[in-house]
Amino acid sequence: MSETTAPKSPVTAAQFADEIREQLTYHQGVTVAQATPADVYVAASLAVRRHLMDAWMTTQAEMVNGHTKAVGYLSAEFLMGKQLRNALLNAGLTEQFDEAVKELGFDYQDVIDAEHEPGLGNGGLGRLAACFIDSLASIGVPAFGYGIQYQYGIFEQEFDEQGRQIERPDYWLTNDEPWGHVDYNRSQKVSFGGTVVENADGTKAWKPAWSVRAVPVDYMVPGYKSGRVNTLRLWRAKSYDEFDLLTFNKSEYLDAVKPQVKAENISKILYPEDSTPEGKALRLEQQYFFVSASIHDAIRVFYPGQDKPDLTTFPDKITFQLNDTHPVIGIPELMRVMIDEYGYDWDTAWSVTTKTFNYTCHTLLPEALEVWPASLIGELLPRHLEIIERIERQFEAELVAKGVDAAQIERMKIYTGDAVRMAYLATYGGSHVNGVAELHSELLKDVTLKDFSDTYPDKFANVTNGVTPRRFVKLANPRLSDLITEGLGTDKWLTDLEMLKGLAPLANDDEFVKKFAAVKQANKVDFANYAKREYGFDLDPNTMFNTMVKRLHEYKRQSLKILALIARYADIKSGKVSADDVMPRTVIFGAKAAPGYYLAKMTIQLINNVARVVNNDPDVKGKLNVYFPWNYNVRLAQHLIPATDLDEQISQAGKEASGTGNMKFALNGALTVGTLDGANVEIRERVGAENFFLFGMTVDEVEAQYANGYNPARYYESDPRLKAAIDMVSDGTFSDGDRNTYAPLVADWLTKDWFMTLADFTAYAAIQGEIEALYAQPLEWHRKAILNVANSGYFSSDRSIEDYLERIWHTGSMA
Ligand code: 4GP
Repeated sequence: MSETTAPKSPVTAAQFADEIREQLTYHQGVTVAQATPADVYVAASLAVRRHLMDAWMTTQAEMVNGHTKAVGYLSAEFLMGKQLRNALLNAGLTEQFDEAVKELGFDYQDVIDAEHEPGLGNGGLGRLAACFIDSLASIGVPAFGYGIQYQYGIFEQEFDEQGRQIERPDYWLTNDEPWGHVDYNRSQKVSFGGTVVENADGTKAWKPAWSVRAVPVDYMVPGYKSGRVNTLRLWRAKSYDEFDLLTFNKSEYLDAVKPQVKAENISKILYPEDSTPEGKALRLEQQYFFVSASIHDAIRVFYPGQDKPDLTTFPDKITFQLNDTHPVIGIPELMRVMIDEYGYDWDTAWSVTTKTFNYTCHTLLPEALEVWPASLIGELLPRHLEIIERIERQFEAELVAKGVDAAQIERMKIYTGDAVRMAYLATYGGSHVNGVAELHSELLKDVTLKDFSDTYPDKFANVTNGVTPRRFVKLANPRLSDLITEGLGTDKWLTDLEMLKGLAPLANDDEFVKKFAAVKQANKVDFANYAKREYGFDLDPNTMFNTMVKRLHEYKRQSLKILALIARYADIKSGKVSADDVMPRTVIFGAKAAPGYYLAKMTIQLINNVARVVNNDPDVKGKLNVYFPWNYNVRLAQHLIPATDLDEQISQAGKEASGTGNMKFALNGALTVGTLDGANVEIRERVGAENFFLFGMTVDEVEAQYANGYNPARYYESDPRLKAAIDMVSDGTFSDGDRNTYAPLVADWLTKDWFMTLADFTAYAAIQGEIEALYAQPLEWHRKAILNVANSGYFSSDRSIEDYLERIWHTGSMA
């Protein structure tokens, strides 16, 4: 979108201050003197929304009336991060806000801090969805994000005295929330349970047992300088029967509100524990709830006021991207809507459905590809199960006609009789399937969905992930942004990130390199202050900041990092390495573990206790420090990433689908130590092998190890440093002498170690020498860091969206 359509600088700071005053008075009813920073936050947010309102309405009108197909991004997660600063940036109001708030007598940081971050996602795919809707709006593609407005997002993490993770509910909606507009007049009815009956004419009718009301809560998604504002529509579940008056009047108060509780539970919490049948049912209810509401909503939006819309044109109006398997129940739902609600025949409905949906897979772990028990679908969605059965029959007939052999047909079953494989349903029921990095897409084709790619090769595509440079460079790292703009002589790189290439020659300009180093140093000082304020930590910004932030999972191998760190600690303690020769390092972890994931939680406990021991040991003082700020979230990421010197991307090769943290770090001038996994492969290719610390086994080597019967104990016996580190974990060094605390973790390492931490330990430990040698030459280090920034422009989510437009969605920006 050209700059001509960007909103002109809409107001002066003084005018914006007046607008904030007006909101304080007429919305909140408080004077400036009475107002708290939280009041000012709400008032400023409402003022920004007003600025975006005209563009929002125009975008919606042009989406419906124009000829550009829209994108419906269906996602159970949108991990948005804080809204205010991003909205100000995209509305072109940042400076006015800063001044206005000062004029009103407030500190802008206090106002920003008053916003509670909505944690409506777990991590990777949820944050990706948030980057994608930012890019769609910035490029000017008409789009809806569709998801759930969970009342409780991902848990708030705390650590107890023993360093164990404690999960607390995230009360993100307890304060005034100025961004979401609750639109009761556009709610949808979503039904569950009951039976399917046959009508006299042979058609089927679903007689559901109960229904809930899906109420849309609309969030603006402003594009950066595009003049476009898309919509993120998150559904909230409400009951049609607030309570049962008869029961209430019998004084059975709890029983009286049961229907309300049952309905509202659907949007109560992100990812309810699903180890019980009730938990599984709730997950499926959530999925169907938001997908059904969204499909009906899209029909309402694109065929306004029409009782008999021509749904054969539906795929020309909108394309639905299924973000992982969570929304895949949308495929049988669109079939049902077309056949049962609008009277289309099967073949027409199938043709529309397959043209409407596409599926993105975000994993290679087989356990992460959802499989639903058929009995559960039958109970909650009996008509959908029938449709899935018929899809299966059609699919098998098609495979037979294609000459696929019986064994393969058996392997490819969508509906096994007992279960429904959602990834298979998505692959057959949509036009395209994509992985999220080149290596991942190859492995999807060659391993995970091989039978499907052999049979339907044209369905498969790759779109490498990306991140929005607006939030993760401009907002997170204003100093670097200014330096980039100075170096390039323009700020156009924010919408054309490949322009960063223009920085490459500056890596040879010592003056520029020094400025770049000064930016990093200032960011480190900032982070040290932040960590002191928020966590009480004392970080020394004159040490290397070495960061590992991501979900805690065995395949991501936080264990490898902590074992190498323990080995280093042991070397210094034993005098094998003189403390004077140690390059001072501050290691920073950030990670949440799934509440039911025992070994991951034990790893968190170990890291915290290693931190406690190491940070209190005078022998390593000033040389090695470990910090684990709790409750890693987007806000912490925005502070920490710009301050990082060395980033860890050390998953077992073949397990990380892509990673997006790796891209954020490279764009912010960190060097990466990593394996040949996910998007690391492409990052390394672009930034240059000499500017990336590569170590570890390749996918083929990993496979060979599995094939030969991997034996971790062999590595323990053969590398004395590894042995010393593991022995320290067992001998009570990090558990006040108790030898049992980490016994299950140690036993797993020595006997199973499914993700081969031990096999990669020696290589990982060895590359630390190379890292430290380079870090000892600051100019050389920063030259390489600049080359990382310069060559990471490809990893903009704008580029990812362009790839989706071209390879999958076949649409573009609004004229
Ligand atoms: C994540 C993948 O683990 C990560 O590699 C990828 O970058 C991200 O999706 C976005 O594509 N997967 C998930 C998940 O978040 O829940 O499977």
